[in-house]
Amino acid sequence: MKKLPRAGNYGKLFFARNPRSETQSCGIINVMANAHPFQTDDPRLAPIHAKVMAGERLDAADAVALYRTGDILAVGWMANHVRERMHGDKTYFNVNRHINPTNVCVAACRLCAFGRKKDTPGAYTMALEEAFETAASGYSEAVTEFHIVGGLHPDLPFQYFLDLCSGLKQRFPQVHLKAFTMVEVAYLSKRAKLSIRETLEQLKASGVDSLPGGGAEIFADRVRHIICDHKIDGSQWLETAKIAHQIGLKSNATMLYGHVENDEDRVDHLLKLRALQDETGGFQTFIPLAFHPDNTPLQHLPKTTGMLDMKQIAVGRLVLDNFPHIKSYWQMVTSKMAQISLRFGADDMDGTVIEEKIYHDAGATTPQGMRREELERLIRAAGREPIERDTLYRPVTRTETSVTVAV
Ligand code: V47
Repeated sequence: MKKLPRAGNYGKLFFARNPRSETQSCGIINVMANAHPFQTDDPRLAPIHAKVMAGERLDAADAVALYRTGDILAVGWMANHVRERMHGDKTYFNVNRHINPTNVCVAACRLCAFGRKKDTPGAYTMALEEAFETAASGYSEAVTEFHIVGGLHPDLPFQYFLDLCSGLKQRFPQVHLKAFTMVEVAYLSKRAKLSIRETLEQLKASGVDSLPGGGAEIFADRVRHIICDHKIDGSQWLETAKIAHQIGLKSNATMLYGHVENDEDRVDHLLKLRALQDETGGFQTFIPLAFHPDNTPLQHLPKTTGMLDMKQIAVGRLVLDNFPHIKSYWQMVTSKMAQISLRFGADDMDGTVIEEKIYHDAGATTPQGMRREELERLIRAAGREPIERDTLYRPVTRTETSVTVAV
């Protein structure tokens, strides 16, 4: 493949050729894995590149420099290098279904278009039978995960959530329940007058297998006061995640970007996640979430750009050296950008989803779900190898009549 010159004065800083430069055939297009050498005209990136190549940890100043540089291709090169060192071409996805049992929420976060006050137009709460019917609907293929999140309902008793999980487990014993953000867990513990540990233990006993990464937003108090004033604060989110990990529940972690946060807030967020992961090892995946302003009280803010979306993925991969996976959630950034992100550090695209509500209430224009074949096609067309996984990243094998998880 002929290397095309890029605009600007390159050749000032030029680095060793990557050994993985052979052409690979992926069936749809021919791609070169990191075929071109690292190059940049931003001198701040040279020492970062040296650390990345040596497998050394990046510090706060490095992370800020990655955010500040305009050389997105150099940042992407490094993130892609780390991604390929960890996963080669493997790209994970799952066959999952989202269930949002209620949108009634006491929190009234400015970032959110999904939550409704009780008894206001559009507010809903599923009866348990309705939630079980929803779980079974929408897609003929066997799902391996239910992703369950909802509002902070002021009246629903803790028992509703325990019955929801045990009822789902009874009806769909093979399906993993990835349920309730740290924010929901903290709210349920308050309502049930239980400690966080007791709440998590009861949820686990009722069938919860792991926790999604939502509600983390940005940990910095200054930002939290603007976007989600009534939620638990950053340290409570981290403490709840820590207890979940201690009792054997894996979780994910998110970061909501593209609103009123600055580079330092993002770096602070990433370093706090990395520090907790050093302690517990309980995080599986980091998911940067692009803020969707439509229909929120922050709708005057502009939407995120493609550059920012790719930057978040790449910086996440480079700073979170102890996170096994970086997810590019296609619903958030569109399937086209998610596909590109597979060359900017992401190794996971999330899943079929079937029925997404939270971002669609906030103006997302993506489809609400995607078929497994389409996810595989997108991944192959990026020159990557699609691997269907379960929630714990074990490979899933499908035949006409069965779905098997390698344990
Ligand atoms: O916590 C809410 C975010 C999160 C908006 O763990 C918004 O695998 C953008 O956490 N614009 C919930 N974001 C979703 C979530 C998630 C999604 C996919 C996979 C996983 C996983 C987790 O959505 C909330 C909040 O941070 N959110 N409103 C909005 N207007």
